[in-house]
Amino acid sequence: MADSDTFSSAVAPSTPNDLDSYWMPFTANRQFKANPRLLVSAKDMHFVSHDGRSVLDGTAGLWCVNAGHSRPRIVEAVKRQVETLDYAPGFQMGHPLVFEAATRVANLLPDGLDRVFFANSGSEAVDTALKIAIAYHRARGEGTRQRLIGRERGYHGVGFGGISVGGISANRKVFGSLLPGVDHLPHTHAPEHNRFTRGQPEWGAHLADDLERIVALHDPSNIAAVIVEPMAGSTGVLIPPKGYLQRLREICTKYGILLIFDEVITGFGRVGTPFATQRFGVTPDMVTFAKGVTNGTIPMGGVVVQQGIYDAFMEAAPPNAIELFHGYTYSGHPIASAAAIATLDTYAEEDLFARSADLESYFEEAAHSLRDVPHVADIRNIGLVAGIELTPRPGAPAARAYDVFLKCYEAGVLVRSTADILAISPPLIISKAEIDRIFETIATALKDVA
Ligand code: PXG
Ligand code: PLP
Repeated sequence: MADSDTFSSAVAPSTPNDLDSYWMPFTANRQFKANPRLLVSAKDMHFVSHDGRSVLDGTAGLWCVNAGHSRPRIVEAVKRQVETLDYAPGFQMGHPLVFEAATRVANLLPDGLDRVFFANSGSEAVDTALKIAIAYHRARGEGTRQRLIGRERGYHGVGFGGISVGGISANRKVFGSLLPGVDHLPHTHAPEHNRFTRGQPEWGAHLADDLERIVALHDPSNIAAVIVEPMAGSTGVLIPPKGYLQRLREICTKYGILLIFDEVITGFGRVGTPFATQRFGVTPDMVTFAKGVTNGTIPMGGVVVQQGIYDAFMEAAPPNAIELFHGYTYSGHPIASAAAIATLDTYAEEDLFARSADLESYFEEAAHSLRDVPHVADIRNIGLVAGIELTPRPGAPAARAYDVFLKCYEAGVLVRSTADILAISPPLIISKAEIDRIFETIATALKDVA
């Protein structure tokens, strides 16, 4: 290919010549490549597809574009930054924006959660949090606390740490023996009790008490941390039962176990508050974040820790020693930092977290209007998230939801399917008419599919 062709295809991709080289993540590669769906541009609530169609974004990309696409402030900040300081080493050196980004993220969390470590994705954020948990106990002279407790149906990314504490069989089963010393709490999905609940279900707080069983089995002196998503996103929008997270907090506090909330999806307004910790009124010891921190524009993730955790590291190491032997080449990347600051400015200027809360009841009504539509087994919602669980097609799990995803895409609406659950999580700038369009399109698709 001539240089000019390479250049033009890099800046204005239309149809690539060849789909073979790229091994796609979490995708049925052969199925996709036989019938590709490419997105070539995006603005606000819409993508444009390679065949020139406008597609309403019902999923904020992959739960990350909370302010909508290609927002001017963020675009400008990234352009300016790439021209000013493209990269700066993050070890033993700094640049101003990363300090500002850390302060701005910490300001969105309750007092006490105010030291921020940067990574580049949710998976790295989770790995970082698990490592900090184990090293923290050691720094305090409790080095036997090494066990990590996750939860069934949890998703914590795809690093070895994340899949070990995660609870999705397909993400674990072919990857060997994973991390040692991990236990899992039971998941909280109980449609037999909680079907068609709006917001938090009544039934299930006692499921947190299983932590007492695990503590009794191993002794608290061997347990470092519990990690959960306050609302489980990837495995189908599982909303915590009333009192459940409070119970987990109490048990962790009682035994000196760190509680980590993985807020990679729930952070940045998704559930109507800055983070889910405020929505549910439970404060963890660490919060992982990613996705919405830069509105999906530039990869970034991180962990916010309680000041006391940071202080333990500072106190344990000699004054001139590195306190934590951990970090990524791109931790606090200048362009990601600029994107994060501009993103948080956009959220604040447009009051998007409050907008998410204001739209919740309208969104809830629209979601639950699908209750009597064919194949619908359950609907659950909180903030601007809805999960619509379908009865599986006999002998073909996940096929029906995938067909609905395809039909919606053909009709110009992007939804997400995971097993037989549809997940809807639009940008927080969505209008009421666009909310209607998403659920009407899903209803039509459901009536159409076998
Ligand atoms: N923790 C949680 C709670 C997540 O939801 C990760 C960690 C990993 O983040 P990275 O940036 O490494 O992907 C996630 C990611 C889906 C979907 O459709 C969800 C995620 C990613 C892609 C798709 O449910 N969550
Ligand atoms: N592999 C090699 C050979 C490296 O040199 C490095 C970083 O220097 C890494 C992996 C880790 O890369 P990153 O810091 O981007 O996670």
